[in-house]
Parts: sequence; structure tokens; C-alpha cells
Amino acid sequence: MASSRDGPLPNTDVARLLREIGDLLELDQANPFRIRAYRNAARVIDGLTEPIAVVDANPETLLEELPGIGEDLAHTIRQLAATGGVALLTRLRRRISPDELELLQIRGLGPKRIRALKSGLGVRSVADLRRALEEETVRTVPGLGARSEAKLRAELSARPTGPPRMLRATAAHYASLLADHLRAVDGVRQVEVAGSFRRGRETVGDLDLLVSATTPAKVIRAFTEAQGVRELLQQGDTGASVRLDAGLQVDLRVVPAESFGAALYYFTGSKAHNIAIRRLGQERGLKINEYGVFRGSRRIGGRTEREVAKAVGLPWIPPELREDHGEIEAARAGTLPGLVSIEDLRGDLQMHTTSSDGRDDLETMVRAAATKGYAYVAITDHSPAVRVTRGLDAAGFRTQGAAIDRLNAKRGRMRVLKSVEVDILADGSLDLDDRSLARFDIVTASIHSAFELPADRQTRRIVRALKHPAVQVLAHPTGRLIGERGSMNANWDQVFRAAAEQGVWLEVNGQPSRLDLDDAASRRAVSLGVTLTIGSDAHSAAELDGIRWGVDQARRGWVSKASVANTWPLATLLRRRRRS
Ligand code: DGT
Ligand code: CA
Ligand code: CA
Ligand code: ZN
Repeated sequence: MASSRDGPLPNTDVARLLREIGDLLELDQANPFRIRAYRNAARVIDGLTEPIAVVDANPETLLEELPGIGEDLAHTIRQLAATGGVALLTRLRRRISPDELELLQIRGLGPKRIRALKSGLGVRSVADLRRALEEETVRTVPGLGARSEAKLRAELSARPTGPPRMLRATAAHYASLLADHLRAVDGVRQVEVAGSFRRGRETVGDLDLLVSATTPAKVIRAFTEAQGVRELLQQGDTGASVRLDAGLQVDLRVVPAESFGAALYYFTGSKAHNIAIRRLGQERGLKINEYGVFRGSRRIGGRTEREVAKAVGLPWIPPELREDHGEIEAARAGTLPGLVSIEDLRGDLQMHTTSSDGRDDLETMVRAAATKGYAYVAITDHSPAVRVTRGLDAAGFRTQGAAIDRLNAKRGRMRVLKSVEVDILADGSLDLDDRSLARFDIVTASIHSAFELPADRQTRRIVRALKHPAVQVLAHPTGRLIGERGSMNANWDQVFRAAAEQGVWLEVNGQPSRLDLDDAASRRAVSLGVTLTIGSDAHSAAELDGIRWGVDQARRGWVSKASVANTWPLATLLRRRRRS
């Protein structure tokens, strides 16, 4: 089957190019508003649920009509989607190399400093910068100095040097297309996506597909000829590896049904978990591998994962826990947590509408949320300080509140909570006055600026916000953006303790590039007595389903249902608020 290379560019690729233009413009010292416009456009395109051409064909959703996209940008987007290029991008790429662009991704390096490093030391790439740091010459560059040098060194040493990883939510799209494609092949019994994807990791290095089938050859052919396959990397009798147009590598293995459980266990990993399981097997005189569980040459199990676990005296362990982070000990002691699941959620406490940076209006969001079977949702539009978007002021929230009252009067089953995502300013005060804040059913606060404060000031800022009596939820607490921006520097234990003490709930944000709190932080926070929420932070009706990425991250953090406020019935939720 032909690949899709000749068709229009997928939305994710258009978004990536728009982001690249934004970055190149930044290095080119362009007008900040112009830079922001391209980045905003990338986000908007990322959020579309249909191909650009389909959206654009509808007179009501012409590109020009999308938030922040004017005539010029619409034109650029159309051209990118149709041809994969645009004159501005070509021009910028000629002036600025990809290596220089990579420098921009480093925290603490802006266009000005990059230019200074280039003219002072001839630094034109991350490799050049590493060398300059080793030689301790960065401190000699005007505008930098010894402190900046130390910071950059720390930043680079924390930076992964390996190949890029794909966000799990992006990979999920390709995983489900391929899995569906393979399920339709003759003789296929089971298809599973194993590896880090199944363990729910926020990014994946590659996808690992596992199929049980009677005739591997047919499955392998269907796989290598699937739509979106760019390149065949490797092929054998029981498997193959390909690279997709999107750059993602996919490994396929085909096994007989009697080995499926053992293979699924093996290829789900993690490697560290597998090694520990294998060692437990050895202690019992068993050999455990991807083909099955063996005593001598006799197969004693391997058809299901449960058989593998049972052979070493353990209950089945959820894949999200299989990192050798104590799950085997817990399984043995019978203390595995009952992990929160998507079915446990009774509401969603984070979503936006067209009143701030959402793309669907209040009625649409509420109608869509109601179809999820929720008992309640909170509408959390931004306060005015988040200037990149558009926020509501006190009067705007009053108007929205009246609209919510009307909706609540109409529909009986799902309660719409009046809420807000109020900005935490640099000093820890909030972006709305106390009287306005007191009118909401529930107040969420979050940080969208001054990410770079020193740890002690950042900690004080966050704790001050947590102590504000109106605040009930702290959203995307650490501010990280996967692959773009690390967590803010702060004393997180201190923040978690303050949240526990104040009765403020900490969000696990479901946006695929946020997932904030992350797994480790969620686990730590709960251990310190914190209650969490899991929110979609949807900016469109389609994004409401994204709450599941947050659930998966929480599961990786050993989080149980009881620790998640939005699994509680509405009455419980309201009663357990601080000011109830
Ligand atoms: P990734 O792809 O980097 O996101 O992470 P994984 O965990 O998917 O790793 P991958 O794709 O290299 O391998 C898939 C699984 O196969 C891995 O989680 C465990 C298993 N595996 C791979 N190599 C080994 C090995 O050398 N020993 C053992 N015990 N298991 C392995
Ligand atoms: Ca993998
Ligand atoms: Ca792999
Ligand atoms: Zn936010």
C-alpha cells in the first residue's frame, strides 16, 4: 500500500513547522507578538480533531475564524498543509542552522545569549557549548558570567543525549491505527501494544506490537505494507521493524497463542522489572523468557500474563507499576495499591471555553462533558493576567456565572461548577480580588509566568498561594512542558506538605505535554498526605477524553481512587472543600 507522503501534511507536522518558524523567528529577533502568533497557531492546529483541509472546508470554521489566526497565518497554514513548506521557513532555515535552533531549547539560553556565545566563542551547537563549558570559557562572555556558566552546566548534564522520544498521546494515534489494521488480518487472535507504551510512560522511544496468530507471514506482510510506513528496518520469520512517516519506529513480534502471555510480559518490561521476575523464577528452579515459563524443558505456563506471575507466586501486577520501584515487594506482601481508573472519575475539574483560550463555547463543552457520564464539571477559564490567551475579568466571570446558573437550571443530571484558573502572580498573590474569588464554587490557581525564580522564592510564592483561603486546587503544579521546559525549581516537599496542611488539592494535568504532577511527584505527594485531582485541562470538547493520559500518569504514581477528589460524589467533593 502506498504511504501517505503525497497527500496533505498531517496536522501534527503542520504544528511542528509552525513551532519551528516561531523558534527561528525568536533567534532572528523578530517581534515577540509575531513569534507568539506562530506558537499559538501551532497549539490551535494541534488541538484540531480533524485534518486542516476538512476544518477549512466548513465555512463556519475557516482557518481565519480560529482564535488568534488572521488572514496571513491562515494562508501560511494552508500552504504548509498542502506543500510542507513556505517561503518564510526556507528563508529562516537558510539563515539559522538546526544546531543553533537546538540551543534555544536549553533553559537559560535566549536569542541574546546565543548570539553572544556565537560571536564571543564561536558556539554554534550544543556540542560546541558542552566544549566551552568544559573549558570554562562561558564565564568570559559578556552578559553571562560564572553563575550562568554553572547553571548551564547543570542544565546540560540533566539533558538527555539520546534519540528523541515521542509523546505517548501522539504515539497512541499510530498505535491504534496499526493495531486495528493488524486485527483485521486473517488468523490474528490477539493484538497488544507492549513496551513503555503499555506501562503508560509519558513518552515512548518506539512502539512494541505483539500479535498472536497462526500464520506470522501474513501478519508481517500486512504490517510492513501498512499505511504510514516509510521504511522497512528489519524483517524475519517472527517479526519486523519499520519506521513510520512520523519518524516513530515500530517493532512487531508474532507469537503462538501458548506463548502470548509470556511474550506480553517480556516485551512490556521494564527491563529492570523483568530481570527481577526472572530472578524470582530462578530461585524456584524455573526459566522464564518470552516463550514461556519452563521447569527443565517442560512448559508450565505462558498463555497469559497471570500464569507468568503465578509461577513466581505473585498476583498480576498492573503494567504501569512494572518499573522495579517496589511493586514486586508490594505484590509479595499483598499491598499493591488499587489504582485509580478512568471509570472511577465522576467529574472533570479543569476545562476552558471560548471565554478564554478554549475553542468551544460553554454550552458545547457542557454538552460534551455530559455525554461522558460525569456528575459534575468545573469551568476554569483564565483570569486576565494570562495575556497570551484572553482572560475573563471579574465582570466577565459574573456573566459566565449567570450563564452557568441557567444551564444548571435546565439540565438536572450534571452540575456545572463555577470555577476559574486564576493566575498566581510572581509574588504569590492572585490575579482576582478576594470578593470575586469568593463567588466561585471552586477555585483553581496556577502559574503561567516567572518560572525561573530561584528555588526559595518560587517555594514561598507557591506556598503563599496555597495559603490563600479561596484556593482549592493547584493546577499543573510544577509548570513543566515535556521536552520543552523542566519543572520549576522549588522545594516540592515543602509545597506538598503545605498543600496537605491547607487541604489544597494538587492536579495531575492530563494535557499530553504537561502530565503535571508527574508519576514520581504524585506518589511523593500522596505519601505526604496530599489529595489529588485529575483534570483534562481540555481546550475543546474533543480534548475532554485527554483526561485518560492524566489517569495513566497517576496510576504510574501508585495513586488510588480514594486520593483523587474527582472520584468522589459531588456532595463529598463540596463538603471536603476547605471553606465548606
Ligand atoms: P522505550 O521504547 O525506550 O520507550 O522503552 P521500552 O521499555 O519499550 O523498551 P524497548 O522498546 O527497548 O523494549 C521493549 C521491552 O522489551 C522492554 O521494556 C523490556 C523488553 N526487553 C528489551 N530488551 C531486553 C533485555 O535485554 N532484557 C530483558 N529482560 N528485557 C528486555
Ligand atoms: Ca518501546
Ligand atoms: Ca522496541
Ligand atoms: Zn493553565
